[in-house]
Amino acid sequence: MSPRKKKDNLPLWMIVGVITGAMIMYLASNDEYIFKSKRQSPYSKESWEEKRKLSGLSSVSDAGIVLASEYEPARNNASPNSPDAPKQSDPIEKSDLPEDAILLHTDGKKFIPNSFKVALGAPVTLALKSEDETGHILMFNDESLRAVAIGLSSGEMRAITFNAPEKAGEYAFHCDMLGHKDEGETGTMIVE
Ligand SMILES: [Cu+2]
Repeated sequence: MSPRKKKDNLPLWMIVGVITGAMIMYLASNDEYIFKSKRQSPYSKESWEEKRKLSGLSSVSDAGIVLASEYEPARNNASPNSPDAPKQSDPIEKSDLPEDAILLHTDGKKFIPNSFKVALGAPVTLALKSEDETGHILMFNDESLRAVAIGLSSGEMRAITFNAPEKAGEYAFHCDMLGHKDEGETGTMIVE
């Protein structure tokens, strides 16, 4: 190995060194790469609870219980809009909904889709958007869910968060605006 050859190799190592240094500096400047190994959900617990408060939805406890107040669970069979009932939101946008929300819309006195599945007892955010020229009132037929209702004007979207029933089965719902149910504005929530 001649000294001359060793000298010739030197610039190559300098280039590798400079590139490596530049990469380290780039990654260090990108704090997301260094400090956040996983991409954060846009709905971290804190940000979603904040969104709930802003949009008027009921809070959910760490154990997944929908709350009427700081200490009291909401009751699905309370009088609609009473202090014990799950709260319907103010008018909201789709971007206000959690990723796992169930979104229905109305179109010509139909719910689309007109069926959805939820897990026993799970906290569910159900949203309804009017995409036609009239208001609608989504209500369940069963008395046990009489507080779970969404009423909206034409063009609005609102939501409600509630705990799904603890009893498996099919729970029918309908639109309570005069004549809408008779024209087929009905649906089914499947609890399993
Ligand atoms: Cu309707």
